Order: sequence, then structure tokens, then C-alpha cells
Amino acid sequence: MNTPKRYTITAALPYTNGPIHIGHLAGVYVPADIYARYLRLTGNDVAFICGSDEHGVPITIRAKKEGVSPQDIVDKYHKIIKQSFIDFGITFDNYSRTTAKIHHETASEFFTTLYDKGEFIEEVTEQLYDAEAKQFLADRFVIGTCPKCGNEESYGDQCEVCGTSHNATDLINPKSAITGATPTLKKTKHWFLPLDKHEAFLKEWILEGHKKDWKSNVYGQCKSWIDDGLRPRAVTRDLDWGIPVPLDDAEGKVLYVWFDAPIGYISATKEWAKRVGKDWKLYWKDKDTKLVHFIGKDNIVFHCIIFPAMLKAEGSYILPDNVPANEFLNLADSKFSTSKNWAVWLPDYLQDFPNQQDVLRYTLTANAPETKDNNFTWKDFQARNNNELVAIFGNFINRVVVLTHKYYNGIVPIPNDFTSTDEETLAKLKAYPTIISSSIERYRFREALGELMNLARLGNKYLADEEPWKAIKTDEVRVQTIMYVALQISSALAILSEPFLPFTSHKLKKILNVSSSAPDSYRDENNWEDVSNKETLLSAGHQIAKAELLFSKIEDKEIQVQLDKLEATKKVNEADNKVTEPQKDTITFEDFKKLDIRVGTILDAKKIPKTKKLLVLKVDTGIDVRIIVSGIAESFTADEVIGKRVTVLVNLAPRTLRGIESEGMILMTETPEGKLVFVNPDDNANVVNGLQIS
Ligand code: B3M
Ligand code: ZN
Repeated sequence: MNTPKRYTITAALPYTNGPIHIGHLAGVYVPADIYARYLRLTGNDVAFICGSDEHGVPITIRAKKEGVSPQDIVDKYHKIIKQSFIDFGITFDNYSRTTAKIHHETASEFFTTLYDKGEFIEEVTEQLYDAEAKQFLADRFVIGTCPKCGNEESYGDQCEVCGTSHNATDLINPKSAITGATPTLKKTKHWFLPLDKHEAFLKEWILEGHKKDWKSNVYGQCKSWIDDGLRPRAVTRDLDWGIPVPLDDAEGKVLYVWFDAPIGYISATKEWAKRVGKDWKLYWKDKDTKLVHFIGKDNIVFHCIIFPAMLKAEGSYILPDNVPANEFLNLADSKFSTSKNWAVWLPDYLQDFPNQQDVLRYTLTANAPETKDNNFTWKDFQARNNNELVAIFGNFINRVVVLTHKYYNGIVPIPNDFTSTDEETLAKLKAYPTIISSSIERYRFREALGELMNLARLGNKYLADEEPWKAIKTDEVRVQTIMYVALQISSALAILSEPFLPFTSHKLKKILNVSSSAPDSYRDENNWEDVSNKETLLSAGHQIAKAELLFSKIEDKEIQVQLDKLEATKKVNEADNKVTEPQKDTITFEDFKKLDIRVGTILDAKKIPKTKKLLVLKVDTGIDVRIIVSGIAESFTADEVIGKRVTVLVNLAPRTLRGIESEGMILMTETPEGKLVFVNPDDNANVVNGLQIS
């Protein structure tokens, strides 16, 4: 048993400007929960901390969009997000919120301590100002080109593409996100954290001290940011939503959200410690405590450079031991986007796949963007479930439980002599806690989950090789041993799966009748090390419960529903993004009178071979029957248009298209979604000399 340690594990505080989606789970919350559950299962003292990030410009933008107050927004989404974490078995010891009183006090106190220590530079500088909106433009109130990577949609405080953090005045060609106006510059006083003053410490602490143990994507971003040269960063803003700057001459100014939010980890720990009767300082000020931040890559600079500089300047806090940031997960090859509704929202997932949280936890871990951006597809989700969870893990357990009931009424049989295969299998089984631990402790959760599945494969192979269903006919004594060994593997899976698949672990413990505790019980009669150290996990004579399937097959039609949803979202976005063509040059009525427009009927239609868009039509124009080639084949089949009454421009000069002479044009228009439609003649319209007049 490792010497128990104390851990403070934090997970990035989600902005409460909308629900959370599967990308959030993949990038931050499932890996953090795996780590926290594992540490508890191996006897450590863990404070797993998170909460809603309720200040900042994203909240005020959403409030404006929904026509409500920022407080209404945070109250609504704090509740939704908190419930989603509960629904997906994310076992925070405390999920707090940054509008909580304890946080305002803690953040204000932290600021005052630094202020009193002279850690800030107080300076009047020129900041971006929107004269139309009569508002300074901070953070997401301004969009411009990132000076580092050229991303044209960089925010004023950070660039989501390259992760860098900058001052709004660094943006190239900034535009107000409120009015679209080009900002002017206006003087205003702010307080700056002089990061340059902490450069030597950060170089030594990160570039020397964490060269080996921090992930390369994290280390690389820190190195590039430090090498670019650290500069003072404003930690206050001219905003009306946030924690007021606790100084007399700071009217109308609040703490920058990225100054207050990380302090939210501390205030949430205080709130928890008070509730459970612990000393919060042990989790933030004791050198023996390991502090680990789980975040997405766009938060690296804040958690590895800015927050540690704040903690160092304050002087009494520990620094993060590791920040295992993940890269981004994409959805069907496109970036998740709240504003474009390009996401799988957790409440929607649960509606469509009730009680299948673990299928999502499994897929997101197996596909986690641990070292590079990765992609979620519904087809992969279905394959992971059907080919791995159902076919390997579920199939093994089901065979063991069904056969134990069939041969022994559900009672664990007494084993007889072990063969060398039995001994080898049991020895391999005993190695799994260490194998899986080694991956988890290096934050390699994909690898760790793969090893868990190898344990299920070991069980499957053992049964397939030993074939108890055949041996029962000739050697019942042998079968007792086989089923005994298989049941030990099943019990090990129940224990070792808990960090990854807590709902499955709980269900399996119920089937094996080893625990009646709630799904997220941290400890059980058997614990992690027992799998290696105990001779028997399930004793002979123990009565297991009835069989029930751990996983169920996901059918194509269920996936098709999800694919259709994404398609519909794509269409809406295309329509929203569709640039409306500006009106063409004005023509005179004289020009218009030259057009001879008739009502015609399509008598026949054929697709022109080897073309995507062209139909050749035989049209009765009321004057004559003629051939017209029309580019409508992507919107209509030939059969669909035969017999259709259409509006025809008959005096258009003939053109030869793909060798066919076309005499006229069928008038079409386009819906906002980009679909072609006929300009349909109304039966009662008065049509005078071919012109349709209403
Ligand atoms: N609210 C999440 C984000 O940038 C941000 C994390 C704060 S952790 C202190 O999307
Ligand atoms: Zn950038």
C-alpha cells in the first residue's frame, strides 16, 4: 500500500454562460474524476474541488442576448451544470460558485494582501473604448487578430487558438463585440501584476523544475510564453459585473475574472473544509499536499504562469505539482461551439441515452485528446459500445454469472487443483492494480482504461480456452475451479473499473452481491490493493445475485437520430452564416419591360449525364414547346418536375450548354437554408403580356 498522501485536485471552473457538453467532460472533468476516484480507492486524503465561474464578460454577453440580468444567467446555468456533474458521476467534494460570499471575501482578501505587499503596479493607461456603447472593451467585449498566431477571432485577453494571453491593446485591428465599431483609446487606471518580476522564479520552477514531469503540450506552451518575455498583466477591469476592487479609488472597477476565478479553488476548499470539519490550510498551505489542476489547453497560461505567480507573490501557498492539461476534442471534425450550438449537451445526451453515462465516459476516455486534438463521432461511440463494452467486458461478465447460476445456483464454487493456466491467469490478474496505477499516476487515462479492458480480455480468453460449457459434461471438478477463477477476475473488474466506469462498477458489485452502497462509494469491502494482495476476492460459498446485462447494444437507428440532429444544426448555421448577397445595380422600368415572363408547364425532364446540376426540360411556354436546360438537379429529380407549372423568362438569348441549345430560363429563388425553389405562379395572378402583376 503506498503511503497515503494528501491531494488537492481542482477542475477548471466552467463559465455559467450555458450548459456543458461532452467536450468539457473529455477535456477536464472525466480525467479529473478518474484521478480523484483512484486516489480515494488507494487510501489517499483527497479534496476534489470545482465550481461555477460566474463573473467575466461571457456571462454579461449571454445576459444581454437573453435579455436578463447576469445573476439570472448564473443562477440558471449553475444549477444545470451542477446537476450534469452529478448525473455523470463526477465526484467533487465541493462544487461551489464564484458569486458565493465566501469567494468574494477570499478573492478580495487575496487582492488586498498583494496590494498591501506592493505586489501590484498601479498605472493609468489607454484602454480600448467603444464610444457608441460608452463602455471600455475588455476580454470578450473585443475581437481582433492575435499578435502571436494571427487568429482573427482572438479575444481581448486570450487567444483560444494559440492559448496565449495578452492585453486587449495588443490586438491587431480590434473591433467592438458590442457594436462592431473600431474602438478608440481612453485613459483609465488599473492594477497590474508584474509577471516580468516573476520571470526568474517561473523559469526555474517550470523550465527547470518541471521539464520531466509536466506533459509536453503544457511545458511547451509555458516555455514559449516565457521565452516571448513576460509583461505586466492588468488584474482589474472597467466592468459592472464581478468582484468590486477592494480599494477606495476603484469605483466601477472589478477584479479581472482570471484573477478571481483560480482563487475560487481556494474559497471552494474553505467552504468544503468548514462543512466537513477539516482545516482548509492543509490543502493549500501544507508542503506535503500535492496540488493538481485539471484544465483544457486554453487555460494553461492562467494555471501555470499567472495563478502560480499570484500564489508566489502572496507567499503562503503551495504551487501546483502538475497541470495535466488536455488538448481539444472536436465534434465530427468541427470545434465545439456554444454560440453555434455545435455540441452534444449533457442533458440532451442523457435524454437520448438514459443510464448510459459510462458509455460516454468510456468513449471520451478511450478517445481522450491527451496529447493532440481528437475527434468525437457518433459512429465511433457506437463501435466502442458494441465492440468493446458489450462484446468484451459485458459478454465476459454475463457468461460468468449465467454459468455460475446454471451450474451452482449462483454460489461461488470451491476450487480444486489449479492448473498452470489457472496459476498464470491469477498471477496476471494480481498485476493489474499496479499496471493501471502506473498509467493513472502519469495522467495517461486512455492507457489505463486500455489496461482495464485487457483484464476483461484476459477473462474472455480464459473462458474461451477452458470452455467450461464443454468440460461440464465430463469433468465437473475442473469446472468448479474454472468458474472460481473467472469469478475472481469478475470481482477485480468491479473494483478496478470504478474510477473509469463508476455506474458499471456499482452494477457489477450488485450482481456479485459485494456491496449495497451508492454508485459513487469510494471504498468497498475489497479495495484496489486487495486485487494484488488477497488470495481470494470472492470466497467459495458466496452467493451472487441474478444476472443483468451491464451494457446494451446501440442500434444504427439511435445513431442516425444523432447524425440527423447534427445535420439540422449544420443547416441552421449555414443559413445563419449565409452572407446575404448585396442588391445588384438598379435597373430602370424600361429595362424591366424588356423581360418577357410567361407561365409554362414542364412536359418532360431528363438528367444530363455526367453533370451534377443540369436537367434538360421540354417546356410548353404557351407560345411554343421548347428545350430549356436548368441547373436544378441538386434540388429536384427529373420526375419531381414533370407537370410542374413554372415561371419562364422566354426572351433570353439561346445558349448552348453541354451541346444542348437552351432557349429561355426557369425562374428560381433560394430559401435562407440555401435550397432552390421554383418561383411558383399563383393560379389567380393576372398575367399581362407575360409579366406577372400581383
Ligand atoms: N472559466 C473556463 C474557460 O476558460 C474558465 C476556467 C476558469 S478555472 C479557474 O473556458
Ligand atoms: Zn493566437
